[in-house]
Amino acid sequence: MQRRTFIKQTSILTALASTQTLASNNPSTQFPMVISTWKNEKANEAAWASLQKTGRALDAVEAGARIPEADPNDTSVGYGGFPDRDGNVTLDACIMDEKGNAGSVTFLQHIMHPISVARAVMEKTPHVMLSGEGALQFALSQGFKKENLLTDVAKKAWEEWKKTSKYEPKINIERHDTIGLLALGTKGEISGACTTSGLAFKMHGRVGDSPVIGAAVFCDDEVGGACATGLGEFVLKTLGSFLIVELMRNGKTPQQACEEAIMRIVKRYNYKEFQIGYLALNKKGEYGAYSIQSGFSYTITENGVTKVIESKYYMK
Ligand code: SD4
Repeated sequence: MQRRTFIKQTSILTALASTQTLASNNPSTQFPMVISTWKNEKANEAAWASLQKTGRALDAVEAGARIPEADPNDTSVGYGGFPDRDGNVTLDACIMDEKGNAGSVTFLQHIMHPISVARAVMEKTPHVMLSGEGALQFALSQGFKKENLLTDVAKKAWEEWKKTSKYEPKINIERHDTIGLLALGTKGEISGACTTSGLAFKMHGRVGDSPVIGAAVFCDDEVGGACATGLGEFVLKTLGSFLIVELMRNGKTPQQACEEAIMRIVKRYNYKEFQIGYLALNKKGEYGAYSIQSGFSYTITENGVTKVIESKYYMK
């Protein structure tokens, strides 16, 4: 083994060992940890594998997000995502690290891994957000390949939809699995990510909450992080993830913070018609989830064990 590799591996093992000591000294502190929206075991497993390699939460959330992005059977994210009403697959993604750095892409076409482009925006440009053609040009300049993301299945679904062209975003009724992920790394640092193809058959040019820092994802290393899924317009109007992190900063548990963020929507909007789900994770490794309707689930990985949990919800 080369010396450098040995030192690197040893330091990761040491970090893992000290993590475990910390965890056992303080039973309420649990990391590393990965949590993601919906039923996303494979994504969590990839995130967990990444944590074993680099220990870094940022790498973990990116690795996790890349799984549904490349999965043609996932019709809400990346390759295989349902197109807009004109037949274009347009993608939104964002990522945020423990230092408060953030990157995002909106209305990106032809690139399989928008989350990695978002990370490149964060790390290689002075900006936070690139959109559309500019985001595509940037991705190509970074070596990402242009690909056809519209699968035959998605094309057929779109052609079927065109017969009536009825536009009714019904999250949860159609299959929806936009992935939002939060992770605590081996040093206990928080990062988050979100990636989606947005609402099926949306208007051309529509951008949802998923690439908007503070809406779909927010992290603050003093507090923790939050992420969102569902009808993005209402996450945008209430800046849900930022709100949840601020509520946790002011003493709410992750569960209480998610519930209050849902209540802000319930009080002002016709919530019966749509779904929003929030996830939150604080720096102690405590987590919470809440949605408007039943049917929202989330996936958690702790100590290498992954499980899917049904979220609590408002509408009984
Ligand atoms: C959007 N929030 O584009 C996304 C959709 C979603 O599960 O989360 N679906 O509005």
